[in-house]
Amino acid sequence: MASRKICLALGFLAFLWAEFGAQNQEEELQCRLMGKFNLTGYVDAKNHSLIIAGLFPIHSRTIPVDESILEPVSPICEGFNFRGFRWMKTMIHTIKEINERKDILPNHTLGYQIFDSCYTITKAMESALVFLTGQEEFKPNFRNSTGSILAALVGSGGSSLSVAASRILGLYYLPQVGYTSSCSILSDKFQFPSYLRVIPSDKIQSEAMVNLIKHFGWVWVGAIAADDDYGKYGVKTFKEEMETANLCVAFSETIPKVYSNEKMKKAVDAVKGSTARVVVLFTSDIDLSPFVLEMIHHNITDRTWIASEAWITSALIAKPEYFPYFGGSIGFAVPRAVIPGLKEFLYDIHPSKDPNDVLTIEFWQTAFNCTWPNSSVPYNVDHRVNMTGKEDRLYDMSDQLCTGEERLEDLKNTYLDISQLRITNNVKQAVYAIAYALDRLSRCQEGRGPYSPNNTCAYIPTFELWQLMYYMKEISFEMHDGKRMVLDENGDVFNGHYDILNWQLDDNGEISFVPVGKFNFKSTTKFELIIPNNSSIFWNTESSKLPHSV
Ligand code: TCR
Repeated sequence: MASRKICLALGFLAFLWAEFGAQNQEEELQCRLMGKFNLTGYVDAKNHSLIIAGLFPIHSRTIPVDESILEPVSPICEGFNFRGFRWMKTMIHTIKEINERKDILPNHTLGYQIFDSCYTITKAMESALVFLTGQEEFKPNFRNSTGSILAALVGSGGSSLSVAASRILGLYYLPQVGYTSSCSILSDKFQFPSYLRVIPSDKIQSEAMVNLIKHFGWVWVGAIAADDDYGKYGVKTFKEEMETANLCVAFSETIPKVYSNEKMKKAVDAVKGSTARVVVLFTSDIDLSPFVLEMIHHNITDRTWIASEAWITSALIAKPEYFPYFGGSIGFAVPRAVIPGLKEFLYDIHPSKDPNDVLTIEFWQTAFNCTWPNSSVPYNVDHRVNMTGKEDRLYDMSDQLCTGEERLEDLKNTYLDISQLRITNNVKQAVYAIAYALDRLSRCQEGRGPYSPNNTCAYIPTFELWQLMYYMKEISFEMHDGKRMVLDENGDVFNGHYDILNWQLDDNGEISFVPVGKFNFKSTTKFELIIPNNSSIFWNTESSKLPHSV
C-alpha cells in the first residue's frame, strides 16, 4: 500500500513536470526525475537500521536559471552559509552521541541522509521527493536488504520550506521535526499532520514584541517583513496583537527575496517617510542583509530596531561597521546552551580528508580565501544583483592556492563560534526528540501497546510511520543540561522563555548581545515580560535615551 502511495506521488509529479506522459512506467520515471535533481549533502546509512533525514541551509540561495534554457533544470546554489553548516554538523554530532549511548536505542544505531536546502523551496522539495522515493534506497516503509528505514526528518530550516515539504511528507505521516521553522500556521495539524518543532511558534514572539512595546510606552511602530511565510505571518500576528493592545502600526512593508529596486524602494521610503522611530524587522538574517545595506546607503541612523529571533545574534548582520545604524537593536532569542564535545567536533574538519566532500572544500576555500588545488568547487562567486539592480560578481576565483596548513584557530568565523548556541541546540533537541520516540516505540510491551484493538505494539524495523507519530506527539524528555523539552498535542513548545538581547559595543569594538531581560511563557495565554533594569539598555539615539515613538 505504502509503495503504491509513493508511486502515486511520483505520478502526480510527473503530471506537474508535464514532460512525462507515461504514468505507469514508474521506475523509469523515477530515474529520470532524480537525474534532474542536483543535491549536495552527507549520507551515512550503511549498517544502520534507522535513518534520520536532515535539511539545512548550507547555502543561502540558488543562482537564477538562464531563461533561454527551456528544459527544467535543477538550480545550483551559492552563498556559503557558515551558520547552516554548523547546524548540519551538530546533527551529525548528536547522532554520533546517541549511537554511543547505551540507554537510548541500545539495540539500534542511527544513520543519516542530509541535504543542503540552499534556503530555497525548490531544493527542499527536491530533497523531500528524494527522501520519499529513495535515490539511496532509504525511504519510508521500504526495507532494503539490511532493513534500514527512513524514520523522520530534521528540518527544513525556513518556514516556507517546511510548509512546502510538510505538504508532501504529511501524506505519508513522515514526522518532520523543525529546529527553526517558527511560522504560526505550522501549528495547524489539519494542514500539517506530521510536523512538530522544538522552537516556539511566532504567535508567542509577536506577543512578546507587543509586550516589549508596551513596556517602553511606544504606540506608533513600523513593521518590515521578509517576503515569505516567516515574515508575512509573523507581521500578521504582530499586527493582530498590536490591535488587541490598542497600539498602532505605522506601516507594514516587505523586503523582496530577489532584488527589485522598486520593491526595495517601497520599504526604504516607508521607513524614511514615517515618524515612527521604532521598527519591527520580522525576517531571517539572509533576507535582511540587502535591507541593511540600503539603510547604510541612505544613512538612516536614528531608528530603533526590534529584532525577531532570526537575526538578533546573526554574524551576517552584527558587524561592527553596521553599529551606527543597528546598534541598540533589541529583540528575542531562544535559550542558549553549552554543548559538550561540539567544539572539538567542529574543529575536526579538513578538505584533504575526502576529495569528494565538496562542502568541506567550499567551506575551506571560503573561510581562508584561497582555492583548493585541483578541485572544481566554485569559489565564492556571487550572482546577486547589487543595489543598482545590475548583476554584480562580488568575488571571483582567488588565485591564492590553499596549502592545507591554514589554521582554524586563527579564523574568526561564525561556524566555530560556540558562544551563542541557540538554534544549534534546537537541532540537537530535534534529533533527540526523534531518538526518544523511537526508543519508546522499541520498548513497547506486547499487550500493553498503544494501538487498538488489542493494545498491540510496533517494532523496528517494521513499524509504520503513523505508529512512530504516536510516540512523537506530546513527547517529553530531558536534555543533557537538565532542561526538559515537552511538546503539546500540536507538536509545539508551550513552556519556556526567550532571552531579550540588546546590541552594545564591547571593549574590543565588537558587537555584544547583552541580555537585558526575559519573556516567559507557560502556555499560549500565560506570559510575563521581565526587564529588571531599563538603564542596562543601550539606545542608538542622539541623547542615548529611550526613543519616543508616538
Ligand atoms: N524562523 C524562521 C527562520 C529562522 C532563521 C533563524 C534563519 C529562524 N531563526 C536563524 C536563519 C537563522 C526562525 C522561519 O522561517 O520560520
